[in-house]
Formats: sequence, C-alpha cells, structure tokens
Amino acid sequence: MKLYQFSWGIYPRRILVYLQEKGVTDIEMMTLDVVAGDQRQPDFLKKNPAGTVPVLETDDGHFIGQSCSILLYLEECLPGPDMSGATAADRARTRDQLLLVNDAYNFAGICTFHASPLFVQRREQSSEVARAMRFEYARVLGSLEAMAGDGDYLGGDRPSIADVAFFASEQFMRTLYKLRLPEQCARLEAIYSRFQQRPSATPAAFPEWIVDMAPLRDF
Ligand SMILES: N[C@@H](CCC(=O)N[C@@H](CS)C(=O)NCC(=O)O)C(=O)O
Repeated sequence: MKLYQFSWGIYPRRILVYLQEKGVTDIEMMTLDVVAGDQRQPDFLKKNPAGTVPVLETDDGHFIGQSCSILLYLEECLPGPDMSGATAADRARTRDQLLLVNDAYNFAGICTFHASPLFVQRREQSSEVARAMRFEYARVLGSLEAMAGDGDYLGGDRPSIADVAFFASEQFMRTLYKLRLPEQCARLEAIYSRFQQRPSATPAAFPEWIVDMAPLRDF
C-alpha cells in the first residue's frame, strides 16, 4: 500500500499516528508539498478528485481519500492491536465517536479559515463565521465529552481510532492555531494529556512561517 501524505497536516497526521500505534512500517510513504500545490496536479486529482491528502492506495489499486475511511479500512486489513472494538456494538460506538471528532474539527478548521492571518490572502474572512464555527466545534465536542465515559481513552482502557483522530486533530489545533478545548471538556482534556505520553504523540515539525502566522486573531 502507499500513503500520500505530508507529515504535519492535521488529516494525514491521523493516519501517521495510527500507523505508529499499530506498529506498521511497511506502507510506502509518498510525500506531497501541499504549499506548492502538488495536490492540485492532474495526476493527483485522478487519485483523489477532492485534491486533498491523505490518500491511501491499496494493493489492489483502489484510492481512499478520506482520513476516517482510511482508518476504518486499515483497521480491517492490518495486524496489531484492535483499535475499533470487540463487538459490532463496540465498533458502532467507535465509529460514532470518530464521526463526531471529524465533525468537530471540520468546524474548527472553518473557524481557522476565518480567524487566522494564514488565510487572509486566500479567503474573505468573517469574525461572525469564526464565532459560529467555534460554537459548533464546542457543541459537537460537548457531545463527545458526554460519550467519553470514565475510561482512560474514548476506547476504554486503550486508544481506539477515534482517540487517534481526536488526539492528532486537537494537537494540531492547539499547537498551530492556539485554539483550546472548551472548558467543559475535562474528560477530553484528560484523554489528550494521557495520549500525549505515548511515543506516537511526538509532533511533526511545522514550517516556521506557518507557525508564525497561524495563531488565531481575536474574534
Ligand atoms: N475530509 C478530508 C480532508 C482532507 C484535507 O482537507 N486535507 C488537507 C491537508 S491536512 C489538504 O489536503 N489541503 C489541501 C487543499 O485543500 O488544497 C479528510 O478527512 O481526509
């Protein structure tokens, strides 16, 4: 299999952290320069018409272009610790959590488009939209907090694919944009801190100019 990715992106990081958790090293890494626009080149658009990374190329020639679908696909194929749950009901719960994580950080992403100096040249920015998206991000994370239970992780006593997606997304948002978890999300904050101790949590280096420009302005 091949993984089209770049090391510091929020969505590719979900897969890179996951592969470390699984102990899998034999997937070929294809690195794209998204700042230069590799993801919009015709050859890449044939693989993923959305023009985004990550993309997984399977051994039988299929392309999977959404980070959550890649996690679910790899869970079906790869050896290593089970990260989706033992029963059908457990797996459905993990998928529920994964989709909530995905929704929350999509809202956070739109918030950054409207409040980070990084996007000033590329988007018409609106503080009103930024506030609305932060509200939705907090609302969805509130639902995830309520589902979290008292275990060490969303997945109980060990991390699931929902934990990986949550950790990679939250680490990106707080490191780069200085967006913090809503105050009412104490369980999620504890899960984040616990995950941070894992070897897979070591953050990828961001380009320096992005670090300088990214932090959200007041909105
Ligand atoms: N919903 C997609 C989103 C992927 C995505 O937006 N990836 C970003 C990088 S982290 C990207 O490729 N951006 C390039 C662009 O939009 O031109 C997923 O979950 O994989």
